[in-house]
Amino acid sequence: MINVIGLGYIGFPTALMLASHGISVIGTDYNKELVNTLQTGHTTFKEKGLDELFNAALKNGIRFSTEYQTTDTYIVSVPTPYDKFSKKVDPAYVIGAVKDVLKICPVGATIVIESTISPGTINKHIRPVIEETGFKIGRDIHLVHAPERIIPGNMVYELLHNNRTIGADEKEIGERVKEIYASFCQGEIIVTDIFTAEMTKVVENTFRAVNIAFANELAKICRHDNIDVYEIIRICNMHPRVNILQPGPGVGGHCISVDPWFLVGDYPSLAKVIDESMKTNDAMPAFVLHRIHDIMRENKMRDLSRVGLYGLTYKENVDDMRESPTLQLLEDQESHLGVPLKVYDPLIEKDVVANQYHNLEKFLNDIDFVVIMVGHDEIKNNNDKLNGKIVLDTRNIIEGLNVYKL
Ligand code: SAJ
Repeated sequence: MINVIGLGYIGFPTALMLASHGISVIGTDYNKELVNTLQTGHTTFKEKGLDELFNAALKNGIRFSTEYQTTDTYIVSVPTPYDKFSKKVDPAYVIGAVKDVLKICPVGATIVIESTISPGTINKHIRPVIEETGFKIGRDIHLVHAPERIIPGNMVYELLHNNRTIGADEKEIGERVKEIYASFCQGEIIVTDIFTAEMTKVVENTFRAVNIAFANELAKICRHDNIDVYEIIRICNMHPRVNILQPGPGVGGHCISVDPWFLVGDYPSLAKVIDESMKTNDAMPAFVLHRIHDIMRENKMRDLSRVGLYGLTYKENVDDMRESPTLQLLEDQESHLGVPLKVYDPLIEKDVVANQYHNLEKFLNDIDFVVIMVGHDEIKNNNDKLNGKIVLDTRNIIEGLNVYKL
């Protein structure tokens, strides 16, 4: 039996995947409300294919509890926030989960850490915790790091198809854990050491952050001379060895906007390109705010209350707002001007900010200038509703008269 600890964006779908492929699973989370919701057969976030997967896992007997279970294998997928000042990972939840596992696990148990951690976290923070309890690593407790790679919006497909990395101290343990993941994962599974596995995870997200920063910088350069960045990127990408990403209003989510900072925090005198890239991405919401003011001036528009932001989530077609560029923009805007802009997102049902709308028509009725911050399908499929409005399309999804770009 596998005890999956932490039933959030990663732990929950992973637990379901294992259970639906015939492995006995109990999911544990200290959040009672969350566990109650799952016990009544409801999910806590939306994802393509998640409900079907949940049903398959329930049929196979998956259970949920607030209690840690006594078993031979644990998968820890608790959050790893980062400290905004030191830029370092905050491993407190992982340490807490490992300590709790150690209280009840039998000798010989394997602890797999799935949470994203900065390179060296297991050496620095996890090994000492295990050794303090008198357990010997490699004899009494086996340690593994199996970082995930799934993308919000396509989690179920990617869990099944992505290649994976397993880092272990001992080859046989690595191979045993590989077998567990191979129960559902059709991709290639590489077994390596723990430090390498930690590093690969952070490097993958850093690669993407740096490349998005490059696209964002190009957008600023092209704006300076009023040339079309998207046309430049399209033409450059016809070169066989060039593949430039898309500029946008900023980088959100809990991965690409966070993980690269771990490298900056841990290697401050070495991670220079990464540091500048992260600053470039973080400055994009402020750049959008400047664009809003320039466009207002150009259109002789003065009333900020007639400006609305479309989209609150960090990217299209997900209901996740973590580190969202819209929230960052609102924060910048309110601290300078005090007038909150109007906001609407079809995927956010709760009221999370001031002046939030829950109906596209009403939202559009109350504004003259729409800033598209997120390219949800809803607006792609209804772009005729924007006729007559001034539009700033930061995602390059809409063509037409009066449509401004980044
Ligand atoms: N973005 C751009 N321009 C682009 C691509 C993305 O501005 O060309 C923005 C998005 O709008 C979003 C942010 O970047 O705000 C990040 O979105 P994303 O879709 O690129 O990635 P995430 O954060 O949803 O998921 C990433 C993935 N990592 C990589 O692609 C290397 C995923 O595979 C990881 O599992 C996930 O991080 C994670 O958990 O680490």
